[in-house]
Amino acid sequence: MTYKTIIAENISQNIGQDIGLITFNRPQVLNALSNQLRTELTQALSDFENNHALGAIVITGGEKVFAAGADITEMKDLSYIDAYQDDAVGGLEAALGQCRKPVIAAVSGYALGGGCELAMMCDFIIASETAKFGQPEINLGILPGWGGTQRLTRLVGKSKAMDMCLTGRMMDAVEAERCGLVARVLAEEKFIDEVIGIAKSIAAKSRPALMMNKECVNQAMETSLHDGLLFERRQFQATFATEDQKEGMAAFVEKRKPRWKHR
Ligand code: CO8
Repeated sequence: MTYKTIIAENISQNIGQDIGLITFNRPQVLNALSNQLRTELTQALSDFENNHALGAIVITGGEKVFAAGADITEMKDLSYIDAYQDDAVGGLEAALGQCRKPVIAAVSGYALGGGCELAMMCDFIIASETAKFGQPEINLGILPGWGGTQRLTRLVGKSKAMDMCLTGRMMDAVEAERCGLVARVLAEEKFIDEVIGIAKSIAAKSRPALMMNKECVNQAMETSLHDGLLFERRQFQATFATEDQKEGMAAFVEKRKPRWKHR
């Protein structure tokens, strides 16, 4: 499908599993997340999720900027009742939440406000050395209303989340990695190619095992340790009902690469 505010493409990797690459395409406004962009992103994610040829998804803003937040021009005259009735930001958050394929946010340049929040909705963030993260909503007289106060606090702890939300300052990639907001920092050169390489290495694994791993890690964000451990144990036991567990362990013992059936 052709979109106006994003570019969505399948990157064939000859591994039996393609990579879905979504690039924001509003460079003139630093990829501000307009209503249209969010709608198109939701659609692209849903298409990728339903495409069995795809093993992983990468979301990026390109080389210069990830996204400088919600589109302030569009948002400035929003009334409370419209915001409430449209529940404007719910659709994309639900699409990402329901996505069972691994989703990586590849962040170069600014990831601010809704941009930072969107990155945090992905499974993990890989940052280029140029990345800058922030929740500057305080400077607009609002708050991070797309999960920023909640996900940032879970990822980096109360003290730093308060610092970020109350001062509106930015943190660079080094600080973001140090405090657990991002998984890795990569050099600027060939950044997106390297992230696609990581997505490729993920997509080459057993799909049900990936799904179960993702569900288990996500449980850790949602439940008590007791319930999370129980969930994990049951999922672990369930892996022994898959053909891929038999194949993965047989391949190890026979000193060869596994041939996943994704079953
Ligand atoms: N919305 C709309 N336009 C923007 C945005 C934005 N968020 N950010 C930048 N632009 C536009 C600028 O207006 C400018 O347009 P023009 O050339 O027509 O003047 C163009 O992009 C380039 O921007 P700058 O000239 O400002 O570039 P600088 O390099 O000088 O500064 C900054 C870069 C520091 C990133 C600066 O642009 C900035 O501060 N942007 C706003 C950041 C911000 O406050 N983000 C939070 C927005 S609110 C939010 O995200 C709420 C989230 C919760 C709801 C989520 C719903 C999606």
